[in-house]
Amino acid sequence: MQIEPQAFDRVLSSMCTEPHPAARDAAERFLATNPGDPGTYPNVSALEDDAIALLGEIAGLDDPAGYVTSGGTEANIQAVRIARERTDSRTPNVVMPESGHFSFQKAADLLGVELRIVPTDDRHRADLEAVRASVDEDTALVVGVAGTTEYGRVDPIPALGEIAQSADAMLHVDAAWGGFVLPFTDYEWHFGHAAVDTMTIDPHKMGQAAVPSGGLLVRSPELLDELAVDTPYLESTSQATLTGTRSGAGVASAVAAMEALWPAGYRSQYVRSQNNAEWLADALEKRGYRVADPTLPLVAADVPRSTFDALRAKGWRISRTATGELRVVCMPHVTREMLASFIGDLDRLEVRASVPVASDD
Ligand code: 0PR
Repeated sequence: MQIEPQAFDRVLSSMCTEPHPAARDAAERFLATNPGDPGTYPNVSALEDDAIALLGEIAGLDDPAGYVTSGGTEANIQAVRIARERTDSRTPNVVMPESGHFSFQKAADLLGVELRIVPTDDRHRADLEAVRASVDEDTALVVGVAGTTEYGRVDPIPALGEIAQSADAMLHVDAAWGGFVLPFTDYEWHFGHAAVDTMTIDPHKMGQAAVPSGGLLVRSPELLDELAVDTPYLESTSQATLTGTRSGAGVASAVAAMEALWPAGYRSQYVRSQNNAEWLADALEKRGYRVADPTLPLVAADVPRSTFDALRAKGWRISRTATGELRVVCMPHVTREMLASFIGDLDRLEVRASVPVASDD
């Protein structure tokens, strides 16, 4: 029996989405290419330069360098690796708010650096005092998140940059999810706003490219050299990526999506998604749930566990934050109709929950 991929019509938990039609088409055309071997596959390699130029434009980077990764995890690991290579410390540490993605834990494990996780403030943003108190002469990297996985919050990136500089450390911004919506907000998050050294920005999330398509950007090409190893039997002489063979589909798809959507398409998508998030937040608040303000198109609300489980049983793909709140990511495939149907199901469950149980006597 042939198994089909599931439809997106009940998917509210994903940070990936249906690729733009041009991105889907490009992925298919470049499926058999490998940008990991540019001497053999020069066309997709040239496309990767276009991808980095476009990502740089989005992220305020004048002379962009970087590469298309397998996702945010690889980009974050490589950013930690660059910082570890740059520091003189023999016992380097990375300071990150608790809102940081678990990929940094993987990076710390692999690279043998200490991960110092500091608390967030009452708005789920990096607590600057806590960051300041945690950095020391062994700090190689300070991490800020621009669009957190759980609450969609944006850390105060310029202030984190100042702290990093005062400790002679690098600054990494994880905009894996937020990078394609933040250009249309007033937040300060990118290379043009602060002393950012490295950034994660993933086309396969809000960028509407096919998986796998992540992005690592670096302030200057020398930073990529920290990752380079010699490649004796390839026509190219060195390789900075973590993976060897890579998907040309991801690279081509990223370029196709960005060419089709940057900036007007992404802007209208952001407006639509943000309006949807605000509509959902409002609907949940009206029903008495405590809701974390959707500063970006992501809503978290303290829906009880039993209700959450009943919604999942109805087929809704929803997830929870570490503290148990319902989390809905308003990705491009999430329509107002889907959200209205979700709220309809929630109302039916709540009505049932409030009907008194018949007693025998
Ligand atoms: N940085 C941030 C801020 C992220 O949110 C994520 C993934 C990553 C890095 C890692 O990116 P990759 O998964 O591309 O390596 N955040 C989601 C998560 O782990 C990813 C996700 C995607 C979850 C699709 C569910 C899903 O259906 O929760």
